[in-house]
Amino acid sequence: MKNKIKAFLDIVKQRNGEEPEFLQAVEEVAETVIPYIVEHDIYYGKNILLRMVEPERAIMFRVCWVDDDGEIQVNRGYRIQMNSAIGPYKGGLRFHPTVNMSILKFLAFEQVFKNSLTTLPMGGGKGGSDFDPKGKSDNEIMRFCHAFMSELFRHIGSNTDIPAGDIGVGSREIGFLFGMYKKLRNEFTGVLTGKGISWGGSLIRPEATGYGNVYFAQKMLETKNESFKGKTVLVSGSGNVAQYAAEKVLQLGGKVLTLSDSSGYIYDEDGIDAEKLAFIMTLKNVKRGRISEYLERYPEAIFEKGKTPWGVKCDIALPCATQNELNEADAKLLISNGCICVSEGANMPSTKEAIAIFHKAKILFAPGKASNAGGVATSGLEMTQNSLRFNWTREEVDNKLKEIMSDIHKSCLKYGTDKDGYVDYVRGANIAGFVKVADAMLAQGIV
Ligand code: NDP
Ligand code: 2IT
Repeated sequence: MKNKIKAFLDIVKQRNGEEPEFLQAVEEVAETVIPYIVEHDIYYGKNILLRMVEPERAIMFRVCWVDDDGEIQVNRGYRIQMNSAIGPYKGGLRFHPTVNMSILKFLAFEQVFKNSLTTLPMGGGKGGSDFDPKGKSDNEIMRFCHAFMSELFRHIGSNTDIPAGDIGVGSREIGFLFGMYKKLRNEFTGVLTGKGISWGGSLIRPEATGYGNVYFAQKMLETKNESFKGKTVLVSGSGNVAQYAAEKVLQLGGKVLTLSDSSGYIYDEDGIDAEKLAFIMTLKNVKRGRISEYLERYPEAIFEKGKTPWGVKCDIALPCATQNELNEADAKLLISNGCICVSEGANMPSTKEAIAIFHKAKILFAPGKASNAGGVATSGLEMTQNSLRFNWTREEVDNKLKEIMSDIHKSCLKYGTDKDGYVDYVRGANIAGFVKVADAMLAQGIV
């Protein structure tokens, strides 16, 4: 088996040698899915995984715009259309200076499996730009978004490819992107998700990724007769996913000790309660400030510059910032401090070595493609509402989200339960996600 996996990975490395994040994501899937393929004749010998690691299409384009000083700026735009076997391409847009082919291909590849797990008919894609939104005025953001969409519009559509938000792309950016798409196409369609409520958005979409992650962790905890009540929780990040993960933890009676951004983390021993979280939401979403400014209002808290929060003693950890933010040493610290559950809100926040530590310690560990799927699932619900030209209530969408997270949890149990009863959610999510897409690809022939 090891040789088969190595032979496959050698081909992928030869073709994508300069793409470490993409290789990392493929390796994790290959190690869990190839043994399953080998045991199942319908998939064996058909190069099905080799077909899945090759994007159906990868678009790269120039984005020129003028900043507030009148200088001409040049960025790169991308859209990776990874797999459309079970539905139109679907996945977010990331605006961050680290964006490149490797990052977007890893995210698009993960998205294929994640979208398959949601039970909804969505293929996988991802896009974005190396544009850095930090320090830009609203007008600069608008000009950039308009310039970006002036090329992207010809590659997307409500039945072809439906982008949404990700790091650096929130409701403000989706508004500007939608405005330009509508102008160029002269049509009002559900071509983007994460839209504002008055122009086609869905209730609960802003909350969905963070809430969904906590619903998934709740399902994992239930298997051990545990809950969030009275538990101490570390959250990293302080953006969309982190904020609503923290909000749901509080609603379920947990105590949130940390939040972070790329400059460091804050630790509030007394807990970040609802009032403090509201302060952070205004700080991050309206003032677009830094997490360290929390101390100006709550001086009893601690700010650890340049560090991640994983050394703080906790029961549960929710990494909600970015890829590879939790390494082997962090995982060891979490375990030695008594952590019982890690549920990923971000995409691939734990390194391969960190995951191995969690599995060895047999704690509850959920990979992002299962536990953060609530965001894209609710995007799927937004698409349904757009097609119906109808809006569901907050409660209706939240109930559907809960049901979807519970179904994803069941799929993980189905394919990930070991002989001793331990659940390997990584294997469970990868195989469950794979089966649906592979069956569709086989049915559609070699295309
Ligand atoms: P936001 O842009 O709203 O927030 C990102 C947060 O992560 C910020 O606090 C940011 O800090 C921090 N961050 C970004 N890059 C780094 C870095 N290199 N090191 C440390 N911190 C960093 O994005 P989201 O909350 O939407 O996304 C967070 C994660 O969740 C990403 O992995 C994303 O792919 C994933 N995700 C998002 C979904 C969604 O619906 N939005 C759905 C599923 C997954 P700073 O401000 O300093 O950059
Ligand atoms: O990583 C993700 O799942 C997202 N950024 C959300 C994608 C979406 O289409 O809602």
